[in-house]
Amino acid sequence: HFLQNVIQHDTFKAGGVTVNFIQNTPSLFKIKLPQDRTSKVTQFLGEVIVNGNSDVKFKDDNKVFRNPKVPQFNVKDPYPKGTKDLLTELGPEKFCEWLKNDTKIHYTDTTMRDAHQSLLATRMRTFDMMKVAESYAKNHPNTFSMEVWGGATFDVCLRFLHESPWTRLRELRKAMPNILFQMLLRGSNAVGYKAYPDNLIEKFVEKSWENGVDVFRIFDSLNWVKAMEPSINYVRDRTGGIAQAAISYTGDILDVKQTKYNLKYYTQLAKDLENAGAHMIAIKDMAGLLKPYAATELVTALKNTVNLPIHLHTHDTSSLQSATYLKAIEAGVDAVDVALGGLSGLTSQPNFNAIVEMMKYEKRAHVFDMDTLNQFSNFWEDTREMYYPFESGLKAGTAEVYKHEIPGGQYSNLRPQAIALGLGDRFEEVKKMYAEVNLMFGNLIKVTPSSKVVGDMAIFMVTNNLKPQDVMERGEELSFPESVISFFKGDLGQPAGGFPEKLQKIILKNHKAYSDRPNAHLEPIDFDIEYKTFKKKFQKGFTRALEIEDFLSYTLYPKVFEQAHENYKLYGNLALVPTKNFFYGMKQREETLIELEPGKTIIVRLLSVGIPNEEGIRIVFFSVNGENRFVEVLDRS
Ligand code: 3PY
Ligand code: ZN
Repeated sequence: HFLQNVIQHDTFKAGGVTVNFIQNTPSLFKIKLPQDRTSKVTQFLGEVIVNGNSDVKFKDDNKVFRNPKVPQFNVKDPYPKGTKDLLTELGPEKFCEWLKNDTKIHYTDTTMRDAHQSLLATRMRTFDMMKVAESYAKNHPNTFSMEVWGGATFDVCLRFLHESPWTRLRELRKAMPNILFQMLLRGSNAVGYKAYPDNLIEKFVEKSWENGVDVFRIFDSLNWVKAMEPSINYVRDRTGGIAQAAISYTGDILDVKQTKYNLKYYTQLAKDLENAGAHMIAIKDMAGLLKPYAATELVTALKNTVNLPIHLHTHDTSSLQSATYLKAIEAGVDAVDVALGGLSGLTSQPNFNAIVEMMKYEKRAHVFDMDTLNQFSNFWEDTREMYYPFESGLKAGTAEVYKHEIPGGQYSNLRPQAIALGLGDRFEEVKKMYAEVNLMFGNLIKVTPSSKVVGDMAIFMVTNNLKPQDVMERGEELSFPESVISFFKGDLGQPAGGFPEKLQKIILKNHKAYSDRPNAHLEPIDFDIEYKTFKKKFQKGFTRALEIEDFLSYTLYPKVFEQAHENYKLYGNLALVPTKNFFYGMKQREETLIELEPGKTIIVRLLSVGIPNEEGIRIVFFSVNGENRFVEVLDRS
């Protein structure tokens, strides 16, 4: 804009430029915000080229990326019928009857949600998902469901990827209309880390269904049925989808010394969830603790207790979980969660491709074309390379997970969190402390957000060199993490067996605890008034009409939404930028294609990056569709 300001200035046009022209004309330095889509996107590229993407903590300039190949499909072919069509035809009850009576084992593909949440800190972008969505739906319509939404993806999508999670859902839905879409719903915490008003959860469920979700996997981070009941009811009353209620598994039912979470505890929980109206039961083994022989016991017992299909979810952190699936399948489990090979294993789900091979020629086999299934695995293996800064660093399966019980989805975050706090060399201690905190807190179900509370306390104790005994003896003088205080107040609900009383007193100091549902303490949202106020505040300068879905994003994550909104005004829709350029910018003479809308693609080539002027501004020159363009970027180094 500086150069444009010079060229367009009347004095310049009149040829009256003197040596002092620039110094005497401050208006030349007024940088206008980019207006059109091309300017916005090149402004963003310029930013990343000069300053890097702030989310990328280290960059390997010598890294060579392979070009991920999309398995072939015919654009003109209609979509083959899949489970989504069957749900529409049968409705949830009859659909679940069909599932229960079908002898084939069914597969949920978690690649687009839990797999990358657990391996790549949830950073997978819509751009890469959309590349293969249609091809997958046409090649493998017999997949039971695609887990594509919820859990941490909502927050990360807005916060780090500068995308709207709703747009992701809609676009995927359009590209995959035939297979059930599944989401992970944290019950009364929705897709957040705290309780939200009930009518917000209700609206969120309703809009999730309208935008494409069919299967709602509902859990509570303390297995508190009271907290899951409202969500089960919202799915039943406000949608035509499936309310799949989860029992979150912890400990080891085969260990007779572990009396808190034993077989009886889980079967009773499943019965309570069936009575609460669940259409299906999920065993949510978030840390991968369900060992093969325990799976035989648990699945058999659940099959004998409830009259609903059973869906098993695990993480392969120990590397033992294919054996767990084998045993669960033998015991009659109806569906299992798997991830395409390239994004499977370790803290992610077991390998889809290998499990299908394992079942080949067996009574419960479900036939998939292995050549294309393997090509999809390869696509993700190549795509994964572009996310290298977000890898967790875990290289091999670890039996340590049976000691610390850290959920797969948390593991890939806890390590960077520890490194960021200067505890990189003390991660062993953090893991050990996690286990000790769990015992101090009364042996909890640990899954988002209760797992975050345990993680926060472990990090707090390692940072301050505290042992459990120190907390008990010197607790009065310690300022505990906010999440820990809030947990002991009852903000996440009530744990089985209650809170350890002595510790609760130490942590709460003068705060008062309560024992009813946290959501009961929250003011309902006045949708009429608050949505109007929201639109008034945010519509100005925004190029598309704000919708109720945006309001939901804002209500769940106000600060994150505001930041994402500012970003959108500045740079436009960043979901269109290829991943390599989004994270690492462009190299000199590199060319990239950006599809601004279907049929409108621009070819951007980086020509050069200027040296900073006195204000530290660099000029980045591009050629866009053969025409020269430049943007000005403040070098913040
Ligand atoms: C989430 O809540 O995001 C989880 O994946 C829990 O396992
Ligand atoms: Zn999981």
